[in-house]
This record gives sequence, C-alpha cells and structure tokens, in this order.
Amino acid sequence: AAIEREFLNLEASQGGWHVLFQRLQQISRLNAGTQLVAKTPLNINRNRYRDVLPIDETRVKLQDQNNDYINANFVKVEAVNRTYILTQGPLQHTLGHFWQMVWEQKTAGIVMLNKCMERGMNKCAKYWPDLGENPMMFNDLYVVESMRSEEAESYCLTYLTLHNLDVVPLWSLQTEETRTVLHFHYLQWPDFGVPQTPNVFLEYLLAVRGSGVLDPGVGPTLVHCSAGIGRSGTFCVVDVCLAKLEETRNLNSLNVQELLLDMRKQRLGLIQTPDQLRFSYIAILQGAYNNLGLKNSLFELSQELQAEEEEEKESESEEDSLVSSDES
Ligand code: PTR
Ligand code: PTR
Repeated sequence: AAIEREFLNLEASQGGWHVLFQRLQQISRLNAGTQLVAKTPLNINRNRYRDVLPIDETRVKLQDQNNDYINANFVKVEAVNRTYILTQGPLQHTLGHFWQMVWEQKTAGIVMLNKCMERGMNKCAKYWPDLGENPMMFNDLYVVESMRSEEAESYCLTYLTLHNLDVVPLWSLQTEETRTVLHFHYLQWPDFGVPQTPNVFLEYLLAVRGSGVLDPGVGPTLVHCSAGIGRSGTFCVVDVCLAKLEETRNLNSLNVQELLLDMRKQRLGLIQTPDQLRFSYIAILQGAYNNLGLKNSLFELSQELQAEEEEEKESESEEDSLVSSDES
C-alpha cells in the first residue's frame, strides 16, 4: 500500500525522516496563525515555555471576564469526528485554570503522556491526588478526589471525581455538582523520545478509546505532556489515522502528512522530532495490522518470522519426543 511504500522509501533514504520532518516544519511555519493573546504581558506568565504558544483562532477560552487565557488549543478532525484539547502541563499558578477548563468543556478523560519530573526538572505541576491522598482544592471552587486506580504495564488509570462548589440556581435543589474524569497516565515516554514499542503504546491507546472518552457527544478529551505538542501530537496523529482506517479499511487512501498538517494549523509543533514522526507511521501500520487486520508487508513479515520460529520449535520438540519414544 502507499503508506508502506512511503515508509520503506523513507527508511531506505539517508536522512529521509529528517528531510520530511523539516519540510513539514516549513509548510507549517508558512501557514501559522497569530499567537497575539498568548504574548500579551498579562499572559506571558501563564505559558510554561516561551516558544510554545497557542494560536489565537483555535485557543480554548476560559469563561472569565477579566482574562480568558490558557495555553490550550482545540484540535478538531472532522473527517473522523474527533475533537481534542491539547494543552501544556499546568503550572502551579494555572492549576485552577486547568480544572476550570476541564469543567467548562465537559471533558471526561485526560491523557497525560509525561511525568511531573523529567531529567530532574519540573515539567508539570501535580494537579491530581494519587489514590489514598487527600482531595485537592483549586481556586476554592474545584475539588478533585481520587476514587480508584488500575495499573497496567505502561500506564496508570485513575478515576477522579471533580466537584464544583460554585453556587447553583436555587431551583435545582442541588448544592454542588460532581463529575467523573478518567486520568490515563502513560509512564514511559521520555520527552523528545518515543515509546519502547508500538504495541505497548497501542495497548494504551486502545484503553483510552475503549473507555469512551473520545466518543462524539462527550466533551473533548484533554491531551497533554509538558509542552503539549511533541508527545501529545504523536498520540493524536496515531489515533486520528487509525480512526480513519477503521472507516475506510484502506491503507492506500491514508494520507498521514495531510492529516498532520491540518492538525498543525490548529496547534503549532505537533510531533517534535523526525523519530516521533517515524514512530507514528510504525504505530499506525502496527495498529492497522493488529486491530483491523489490514495486512501490510512490514508486519506480515515480522509475523511470518515469528510463526516460522514457532514451527521450528514445535518440530524440534516433536523430534525430541520421537527420539524418546524410540528409546523406550
Ligand atoms: N523550548 C522547550 C524545549 O525545547 O525544551 C519547549 C518544549 C518542551 C517543546 C517539551 C516540546 C516538549 O516536548 P513535549 O511537547 O513532548 O512535552
Ligand atoms: N471501535 C471500537 C472502539 O473504539 O472501541 C473498537 C476498536 C478499537 C477497534 C480500537 C479497533 C481499534 O484499534 P485501532 O483502530 O487502534 O487499530
């Protein structure tokens, strides 16, 4: 299929991924929207990184008359009916904004792809309590409590409840409102790196999908890492491409570059290295094979090799048993 040929050509050519990555960077730069609100003096401190700012047109706005700014963008891919919010790991003084956004956008799931500390540096303020820890309160309004958690090989799923203590209309007879938010914390993805294997990552992606938080009709899933572009971009591109394949079941019609460029118009810098780009292709091809049975030479080959090895082992043990029955 076209995507395999594209992948194999890139593998075969010297620096192929690097060249493609640079080309995509260039095209994105030409199309980049303004980021004026992010740069106003009032908002500078709300950005974790000076060089990672949301585009004005697609930024998420807080419902606040004084200042509606948070470093976050909607990334919408209509072709597959997906809307995500991509955002930076919150800062200590933006924790309240973070939960306000989750509340206002009716987010049901948080995809977290970084650790709070990486390379000895603080990459994200701790915005949720672990199981057994006390509930946390933000802005005297949002209370977050950890109810239950499940650990898998590469991630931890925590069920959080989010209470909003804001005054509700008298006629509603309620004094507060509570929602459940699923927190999917992927634990093994270094910044500017890639997951160990596509299968470990796909297991995580399937868990997020299976929970229903990405479904249409639910508020946009929040996806973040430290800057909310490199790892978050990789996650979303793989999800979008696999969703597209689920619909078309045709590897020939998938245009990864076009989808990525479209998403990059909504938040800058999605996918940060040539290797993350390469990993996206591998995860897409592997996911297409594993979950959709879309055959492709890349993974058929590895599958065949495995099968051969197993046959060899089997015939060896058969020989062994023949020998032993001869002896007896
Ligand atoms: N200027 C920062 C840096 O280069 O370190 C911005 C940055 C940080 C960009 C992390 C991307 C980063 O990765 P991720 O989006 O995966 O957290
Ligand atoms: N469509 C179903 C769901 O979203 O839960 C089932 C499904 C999930 C089917 C994942 C295939 C999936 O795998 P992938 O699209 O990653 O190959």
